[in-house]
Amino acid sequence: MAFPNDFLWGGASAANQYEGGWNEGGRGVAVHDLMTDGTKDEPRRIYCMNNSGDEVTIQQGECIPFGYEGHLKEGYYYPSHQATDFYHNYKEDIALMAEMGFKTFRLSISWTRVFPNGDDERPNEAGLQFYDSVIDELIAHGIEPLVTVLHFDMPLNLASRYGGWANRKLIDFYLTFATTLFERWRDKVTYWITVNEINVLGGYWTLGLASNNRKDGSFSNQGETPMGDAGIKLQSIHHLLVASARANAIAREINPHFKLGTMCALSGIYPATCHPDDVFGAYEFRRKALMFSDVTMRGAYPNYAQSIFDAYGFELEQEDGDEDLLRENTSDFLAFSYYRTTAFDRNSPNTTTTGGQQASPNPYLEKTPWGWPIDPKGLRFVLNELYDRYQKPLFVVENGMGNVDTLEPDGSVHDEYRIAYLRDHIAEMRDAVEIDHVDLLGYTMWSAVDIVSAGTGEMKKRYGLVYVDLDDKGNGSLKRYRKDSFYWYKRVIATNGSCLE
Ligand code: BGP
Repeated sequence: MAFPNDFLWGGASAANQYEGGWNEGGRGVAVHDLMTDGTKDEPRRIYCMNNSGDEVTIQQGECIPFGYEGHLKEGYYYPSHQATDFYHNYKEDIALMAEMGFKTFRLSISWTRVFPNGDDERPNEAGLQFYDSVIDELIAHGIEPLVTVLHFDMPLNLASRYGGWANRKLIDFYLTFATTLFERWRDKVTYWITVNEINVLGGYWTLGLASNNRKDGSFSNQGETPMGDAGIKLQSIHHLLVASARANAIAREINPHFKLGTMCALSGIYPATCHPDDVFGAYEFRRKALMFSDVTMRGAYPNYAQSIFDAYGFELEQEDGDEDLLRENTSDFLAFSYYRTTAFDRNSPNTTTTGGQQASPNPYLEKTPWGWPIDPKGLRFVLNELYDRYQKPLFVVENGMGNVDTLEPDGSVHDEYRIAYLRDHIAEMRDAVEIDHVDLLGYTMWSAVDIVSAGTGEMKKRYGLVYVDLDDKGNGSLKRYRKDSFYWYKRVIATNGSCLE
């Protein structure tokens, strides 16, 4: 049998896309609550205003201008407010997961539900109680909770008052948050992920950054030279890496049996041709992403990090003790998301700072309606690449297909394209385990139940095995329907991955 008997089959989600209940139970406002919906071609936006009432908009991933603050604007739709309402439907949703035989469910904790302002002295008890109920419900159904502490979540107050993750103070606020969770669910949660997709975070949305932040988180005045967006981002991610390492140390004190992971976006990169500049270019580009898992899995910035920093004219600022912390508190497993592969073409170099994806054509691959190349073999490649490099257990915590689904009059949804996508990826994953002997802890496909797309804010870019009746503007009954993929995945889990038909 290919998959071990304790293989963790399940599904994944993120609070900002799934939970809703944005102003209930004492929850505070997060930056993502200010992000409008968008489409494949129209980016999501945040409206921001300065003290004099001047308004600008920024797009996802961009930094906010100095002195501005994001705000809600009438007449716009904000998908995170209701999302697909896990907040009020968690019992039904967990029952559906149990019906599919889920061994695990990956959820993230909304920072502002637990610490409404991010810098509060005490947590919001109502927020913690909500998650108590969710975790107890999972356990009652024999489902192991897999908890992401931070998934694209930035308390608005921490962005406005402190300048977001450019400011080292955020490390302490994060640790207060993480410690509260570790202590609260010390005996209930074993698997933790400290930060989601640490390598692709950036801008105001996920890091709370202004374009002229100084490294200490204060803002530079006009005339001074700011660090530049790439520099602020790299320095902020350094703070997150230190926060994650310190969280590992604290967690191990609280319960030495915890299994601690960090999570990176590691969809694969190929050279577009065998031209040596494409091959080396792809290799260098891949390192922009692997640099971060090198830190969390090996405990230090790799030698080549300096050349990445040099390319941006960036000088990393470390405090005494940072290097020791990173070295002594590496993660137990590497969790990663895998959706597609990208081809690196020397003639149109991919310029993202930290190895994130940009669509480049690959003539050998079909694409999803959102233009994401479908590459199951790439998953086997990446599993091997990562296991060769780190020799520590891996966990595929996101993999799935965003597609338009049709709800039939009889309540069925025939999503054979999703079944094909998942089946082909699981088959390659099985080969990686069975033939290549990669140590893989589990697979949480994206997503158990339909949720809002992070990238476009659309509802119609659906990933779930369970359909939620909701449209792009938030109209619908929120009623849940089992898709054909629901019954298919149930069989996959029941046979521990040996039957994929
Ligand atoms: C990952 C994120 C998820 C998720 C997924 C799919 O990067 O961790 O939160 O949303 O991508 O992306 P999208 O929702 O943009 O289709």
